[in-house]
Amino acid sequence: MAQPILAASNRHASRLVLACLVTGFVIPMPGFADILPTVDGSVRDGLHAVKDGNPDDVLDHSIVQVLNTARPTLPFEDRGILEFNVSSLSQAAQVLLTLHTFGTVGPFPFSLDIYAYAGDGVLSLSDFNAGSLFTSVVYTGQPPIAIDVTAAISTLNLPSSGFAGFNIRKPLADNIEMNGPFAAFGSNEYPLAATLSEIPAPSTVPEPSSILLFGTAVLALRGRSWVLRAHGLLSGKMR
Ligand SMILES: [Ca+2]
Ligand SMILES: [Ca+2]
Repeated sequence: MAQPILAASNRHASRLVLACLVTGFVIPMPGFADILPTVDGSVRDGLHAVKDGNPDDVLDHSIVQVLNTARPTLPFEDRGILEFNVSSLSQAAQVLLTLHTFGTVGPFPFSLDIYAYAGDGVLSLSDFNAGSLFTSVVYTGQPPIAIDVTAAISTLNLPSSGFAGFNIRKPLADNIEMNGPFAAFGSNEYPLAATLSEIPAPSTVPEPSSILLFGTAVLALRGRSWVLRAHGLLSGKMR
């Protein structure tokens, strides 16, 4: 079960820290590009229709809301939907999905299930029941949540121009007596939107500081040879 990760104030810095924590890798350099959702929002079952597992409304141009109420009157469930075009991802990429909390009400914690599916770049009713469960998150209200989705995307076996879809569900229904619990994540229209981030593998190319140290050592060695030769203590071809 994946664990939510605490936020940091700077977005890029926090992503680097989160990536390190989630993957265990040391990130060699910043600057990798984020992928924003092609579509994001929620799909709803119930409220002013029958809550029966069959979706009734698409909530586009909105937040990515996740809740599930079984209250006696007007019960409903919202599932958060995100679809990303993965054409810019490299094949061997390790990929992080980051969700930024827009608003939430407890009581905390509660569990969120994350489903993955091959999307179509359109937010539609069919996204409500799309996907296979690949992880669950113990949500405690902190922004952001960072989830390693490398295996989930790989399993989808998407075409190069395909869409990775994520369907976020609250599996347990509540009465929502005090307007909670629910989680609402940011979107393109209500930032911060979720992102997919490609995590570069640690580089094997020596860093400039290492090259400088190596060059300094060579110069020092050559300088030492000149001194020894000047004192008649060294023979050979080293110059
Ligand atoms: Ca329905
Ligand atoms: Ca879709």
